[in-house]
Amino acid sequence: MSKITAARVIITCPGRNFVTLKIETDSGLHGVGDATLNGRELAVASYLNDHVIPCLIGRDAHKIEDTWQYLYRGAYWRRGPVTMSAIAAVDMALWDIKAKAAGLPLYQLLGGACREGCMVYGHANGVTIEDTLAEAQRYIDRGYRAVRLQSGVPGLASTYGVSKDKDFYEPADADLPTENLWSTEKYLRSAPELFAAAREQLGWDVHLLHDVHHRLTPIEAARLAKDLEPYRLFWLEDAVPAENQANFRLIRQHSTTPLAVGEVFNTIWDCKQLIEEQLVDYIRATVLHAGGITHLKRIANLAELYKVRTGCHGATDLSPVTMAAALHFGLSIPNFGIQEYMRHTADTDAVFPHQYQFADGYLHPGDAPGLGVDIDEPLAEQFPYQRAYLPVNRLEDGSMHDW
Ligand code: GCO
Ligand code: MG
Repeated sequence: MSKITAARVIITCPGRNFVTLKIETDSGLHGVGDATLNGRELAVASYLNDHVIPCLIGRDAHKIEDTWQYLYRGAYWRRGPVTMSAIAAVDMALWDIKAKAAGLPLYQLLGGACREGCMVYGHANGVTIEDTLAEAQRYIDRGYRAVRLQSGVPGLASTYGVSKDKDFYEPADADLPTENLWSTEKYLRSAPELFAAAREQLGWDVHLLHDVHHRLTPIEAARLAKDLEPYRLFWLEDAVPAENQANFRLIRQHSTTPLAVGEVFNTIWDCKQLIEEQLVDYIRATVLHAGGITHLKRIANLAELYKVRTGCHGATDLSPVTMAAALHFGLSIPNFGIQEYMRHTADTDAVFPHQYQFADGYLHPGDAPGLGVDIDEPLAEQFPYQRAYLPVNRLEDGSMHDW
């Protein structure tokens, strides 16, 4: 028994907002969990402060599964990003404590390493195809084996994934949502040109990925997946919104381009049909937004039966705590596919000192006991919360579209 004596939520903005849960125990060990929900941070902070923390005090920190069930079933109101991010933060912190108590890096408790490291992909983006490919080459030169390509669309002033700062793409950049303009017709013309040029210039040894960011209808997505087939993508991500999982059937009927989805999923129920009908190849649910290690393990285990691999979301809005948890998880499961890796700024890295390291296109979580990541609370305090929103998206005629 290791009694939970205190738990607190730390909100900090070292360049962007992060919400972190820190749990303390009477054994002197503490654990950290990430509770960041981009653009809706304070909702999760309140869920934890007002509804979860009072139930944690006095509980046995080692009862991870029981605590998960208690918070999930006990809430009566199930699922959703706020609830599941809050549960995830508790779950991560408890796994951190258990692994520290065992004196082992977390991946050892999850079954031990299945591989030497987790292959990651970086983000190359540019206003023109030429810029984007120059960026991609920069990633390849740094040792990356996989690169996501996003390029500006001729005729559109801004495009998802194309940022001013090359290393630290940060879409939640305004006090109120900025408005972007979108044209599916223009995009469907330009995306295949990007990948044709990429294969010509970068060759075939690098894995190439692309994110559609939920903007197409099923038949439009089918056309894009088919047009991109000759360039052998590693994956085409979020081709359509996935509230209706059956949307993916149409894309599947038309193309062998591998499909990835799931960064906004919260539970196994969001991807059950996608996995069981083998409508996707990679599932992008995360430790953070999908209920912690305890729940993501269930998703990965189901996926394994159907030869679906993981490709966890790893944008900058997931803190180094999530990155560390994802790496322990990825190292230990048989059906790991790839891990997204958007680097954090130096300020964020300083607030969250961590053990994970990049080498030769792989990240390794390190061998420190626990998650191998912590929060520097006095430093975190120097970066107060700043409201920030993700953009919204409109079509050229003014109608709202998916961002
Ligand atoms: C990705 C994602 C991000 C999201 C961001 C929203 O593939 O990394 O699509 O770019 O837009 O994480 O919070
Ligand atoms: Mg994405």
